[in-house]
Amino acid sequence: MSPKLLLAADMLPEGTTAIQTLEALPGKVPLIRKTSRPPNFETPVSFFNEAFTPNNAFFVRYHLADIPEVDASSWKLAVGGPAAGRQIEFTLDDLKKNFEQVEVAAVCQCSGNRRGFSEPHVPGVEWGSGAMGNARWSGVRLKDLLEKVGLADSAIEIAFDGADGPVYDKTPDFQKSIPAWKAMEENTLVAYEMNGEALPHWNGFPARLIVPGWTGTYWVKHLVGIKALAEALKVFWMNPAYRVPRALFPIIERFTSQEPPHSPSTPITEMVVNSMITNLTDGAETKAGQPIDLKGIAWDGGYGIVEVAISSDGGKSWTPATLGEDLGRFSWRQWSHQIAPQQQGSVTVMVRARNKMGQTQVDSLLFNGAGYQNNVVQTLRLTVA
Ligand SMILES: Nc1nc2c(c(=O)[nH]1)N[C@H]1C(S)=C(S)[C@@H](COP(=O)(O)O)O[C@H]1N2
Ligand SMILES: [Mo]
Repeated sequence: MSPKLLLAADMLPEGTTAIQTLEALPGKVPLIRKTSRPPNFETPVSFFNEAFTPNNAFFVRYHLADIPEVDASSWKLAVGGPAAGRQIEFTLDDLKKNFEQVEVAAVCQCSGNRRGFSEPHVPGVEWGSGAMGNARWSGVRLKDLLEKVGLADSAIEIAFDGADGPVYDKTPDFQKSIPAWKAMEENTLVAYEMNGEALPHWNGFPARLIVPGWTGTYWVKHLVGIKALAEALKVFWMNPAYRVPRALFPIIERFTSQEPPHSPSTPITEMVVNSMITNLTDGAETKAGQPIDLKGIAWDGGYGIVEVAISSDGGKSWTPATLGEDLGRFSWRQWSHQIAPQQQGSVTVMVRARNKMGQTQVDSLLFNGAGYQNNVVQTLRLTVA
């Protein structure tokens, strides 16, 4: 059988989006357009058959429509803030020449990936399964920059500002913060390369933040400012935006400085364990007695995938799939498995991953008003002729 081009949106509930339009932003292959202003484009699932998502097919997510073309030669990154010893403006050359270059393979996934599958529907970009990608990011450790400006003991959060801004004054500028301890981790980077090339404009040229394991919202693009703070950053994009009910998800890496006393919500942080089939789509056809190769990916917040199990009887029995090469704990893990349905009719195939912490996927949606962290076990029906 020949898998058709998979559009993640194939499986969106009817009425979510009337038409799935493929459209190419400059420098990108055609992606699934969700909104044009600001640009929100998702990656067709067929690209996830590769270990790393090509730069020209990587999804694009923006909150604000005023996105400048940054000139690399005059670009400066100001690092300082009230809880830093001093402020330094770094050029791109400074970053490349004066700091160790490090690389990390990591999944960037929007908190709202699969929001379009929420029942009942919730407001926001109605993403299918393609608001994510896996890449090799390289640049400098954020820690090395912070050590250069001197971090005060009082620093509890590090705040980030990108060059993009609102078109209307009333829309809040996009700013995010992460806990100081997360900022000081070895794998938290200011990256200027993606898969061995300069960052594409739409993915944050000339430099962006990489927060491996945490959802895309913290991965600030077109970075221009980094500030060490002695108090919690109070901006719209930290609260009320990008938060989840406090006890809904099994969060290990909590962001406690953003949890005011009695607050019913907490910032979304690490990605939940998740998996998908990438080489077949719902409704694919096959012949009785003929083996079919299933192929896909599994990922989590950086603890590491230990098992991917497949069911081809609607969830009654499960068999472990073969895991592909371990490309690092923040990368997704490829897997493969073969099934051979014997009887004509339909077969329900399901995939479920488990990580080192023993966390696994849910059978039914952990509903939240923003449609975040959808890791419902994926179910495909194959037609056996
Ligand atoms: N400057 C800036 N950075 C940003 C955003 C934004 O709107 N502006 N969106 C964030 C969100 S919510 C996500 S999911 C990721 C998406 O990264 P990508 O567009 O490279 O795929 O970027 C993050 N960084
Ligand atoms: Mo996002």
